[in-house]
Amino acid sequence: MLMKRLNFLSVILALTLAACVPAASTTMIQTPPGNGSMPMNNQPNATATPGSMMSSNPEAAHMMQPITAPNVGAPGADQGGQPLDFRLEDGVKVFELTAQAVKWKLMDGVEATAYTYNGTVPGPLIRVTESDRVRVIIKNELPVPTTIHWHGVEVPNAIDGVPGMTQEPIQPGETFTYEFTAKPAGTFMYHSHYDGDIQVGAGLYAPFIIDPREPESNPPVVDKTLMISEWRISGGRTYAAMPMSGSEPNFFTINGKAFPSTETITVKKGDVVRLRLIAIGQFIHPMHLHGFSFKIVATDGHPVPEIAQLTKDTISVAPGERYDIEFVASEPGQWMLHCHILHHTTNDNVEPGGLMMVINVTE
Ligand SMILES: [Cu+2]
Repeated sequence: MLMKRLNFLSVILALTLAACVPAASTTMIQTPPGNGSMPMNNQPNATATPGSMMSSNPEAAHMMQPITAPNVGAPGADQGGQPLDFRLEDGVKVFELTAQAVKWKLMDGVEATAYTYNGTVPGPLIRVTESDRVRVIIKNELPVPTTIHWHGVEVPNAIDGVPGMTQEPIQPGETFTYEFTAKPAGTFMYHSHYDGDIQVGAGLYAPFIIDPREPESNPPVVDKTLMISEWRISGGRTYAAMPMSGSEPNFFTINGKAFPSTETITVKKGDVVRLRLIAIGQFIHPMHLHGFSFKIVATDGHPVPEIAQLTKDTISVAPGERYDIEFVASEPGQWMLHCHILHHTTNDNVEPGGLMMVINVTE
């Protein structure tokens, strides 16, 4: 009813403006469909607020439901993003994944109900060499359908993982096989593309690295992948964090852990360190390194020619982006790497926490 009234008002407004401005301008004031600004059906008197969590679409209420499953198990390991073993079948590297719900520890005393690959957040690292033939078999033990998208990898369209477009969703209990030739070399990831705003926020993401066919002549001593994301934990329940009023995150994680539970990277003075930064949540994170400047050696998996490599100490990583950064750990000490949106270095509004980790440089 209210929606009808608002539509009526926008028509009146459009007609009024049409009388005094050129026709092309009137299109600018039309309300786009499904813009998330209309009240929910059960709140007929609520005021429409742009960016509020109210929606004209009743199905959008699913975003505010806690992450649940009838079979929430123990985590597959304490740390996520660990290398996944494969078996060779006729020259094909075969990896096996299970999508499953587990209790995932973000830090001491804080657990999330997470949707995971193989029981960890991030899921296991799939690391192969350029032009390898790769087969990934996924069994869906979640209570909801899912798919996998191979983010940045040049895969055939049929296995791009977009439900209803390139494949049917993988239903609970079903198994699906993805197969492709790994290319190009670089830092990539895989993640759910079904209800992505919920499933990715709930933990269904993992790193995917393709090493170059020609091994690097001077590989870095330390090569770490850091996946950055956000959570909303409220009343002991887990919600997918959204950039939306009422759904904002209150925990922030690097490889599934909030400081002080984030990993400390210990290196020797003089070591070359490569960090592969991946933002997989729905927020941008300007990551700042104390003590050292770094070079951006690859963007979204693609090498940056040396002459074009920017020298920085802060790099904003937007959702979906990857930046490989490298620096020489030339000074001993405990050096912080942290997000410079400083609310993101809190745990449930208490500092320090969230997106902080220590690079420990020893003599
Ligand atoms: Cu941040």
